Amino acid sequence: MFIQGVCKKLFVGLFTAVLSFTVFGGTAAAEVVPVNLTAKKATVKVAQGVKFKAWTFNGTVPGPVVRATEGDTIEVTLKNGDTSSHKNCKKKKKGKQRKKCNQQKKKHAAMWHSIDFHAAKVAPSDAFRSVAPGESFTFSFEASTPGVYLYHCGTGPLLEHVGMGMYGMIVVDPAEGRPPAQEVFLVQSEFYGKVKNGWLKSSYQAMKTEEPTYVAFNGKAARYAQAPIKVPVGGPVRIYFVDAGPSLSSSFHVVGTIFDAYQHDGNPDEPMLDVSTQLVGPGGAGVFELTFPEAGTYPFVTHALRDMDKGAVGIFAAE
Ligand SMILES: [Cu+2]
Repeated sequence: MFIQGVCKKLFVGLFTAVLSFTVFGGTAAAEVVPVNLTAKKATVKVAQGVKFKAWTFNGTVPGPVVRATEGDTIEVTLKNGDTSSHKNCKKKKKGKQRKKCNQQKKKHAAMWHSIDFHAAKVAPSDAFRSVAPGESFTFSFEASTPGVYLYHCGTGPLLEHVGMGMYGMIVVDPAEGRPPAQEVFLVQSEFYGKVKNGWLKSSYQAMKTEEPTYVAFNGKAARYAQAPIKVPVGGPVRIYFVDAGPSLSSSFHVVGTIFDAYQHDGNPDEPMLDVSTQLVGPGGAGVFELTFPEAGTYPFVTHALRDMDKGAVGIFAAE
């Protein structure tokens, strides 16, 4: 995963596996931020030893973090790189063979995709239009409102396109910048289906229930329980958080501390102070600012404990 649209001004952010790095504050004149996203199928890991054939933006789940500054024009080019991976069924095939071939063909057929940015104020019927396989479409919007937002595929069935992995985060920094802090980017989401032979077989029917197989931060169950995120003792840490769903809320909490501030939708103007546990609904987002009082390990979870047990748990290692 990597960041789009940021290298031009504040810093060059190497987007590591832990999605965590330091910002050096600063401001710059508004400019055009090109964002290139390609919708395509890709194999990802959703849990230790479990692979998943996902529908993605740029080959990862979640897609890349897009970053811009208030007042920038975001120029999005969505390329639909989805192509059919199944050859035409030969006319010679008869009966069961032909039926099976047609089922496979349907399963592997290329499909239309689109992109819906929650940071945008535009007519979705135009900007968020579906793009045919092999085609590209470019649209622009002004990053008018600082915050952190979801982006996702908006093509129906929406539940399936989001459930298959088509989502990511956009951060719009206020024109005056944010105070320096170590930054962490977390997208919570669910995966549905049965696990067989090390593969998660996705199920649209299961997506219609509230029974996911995995709930994950940044696309892999317990990713940061296995590889904790290092944070400084006493130093400010800022978590940009999105709940991509598709359907479950997060009750976000860090064990052993209290958030100094929570900004709903990442709006820096009206923070809630001293928050212990915060509800973020599907499609919603927020910014958490916190400090770690002493060295040690601090789990971060959704306090919806059933979902925590399904993988929505990680660890901050304060040192
Ligand atoms: Cu899609």
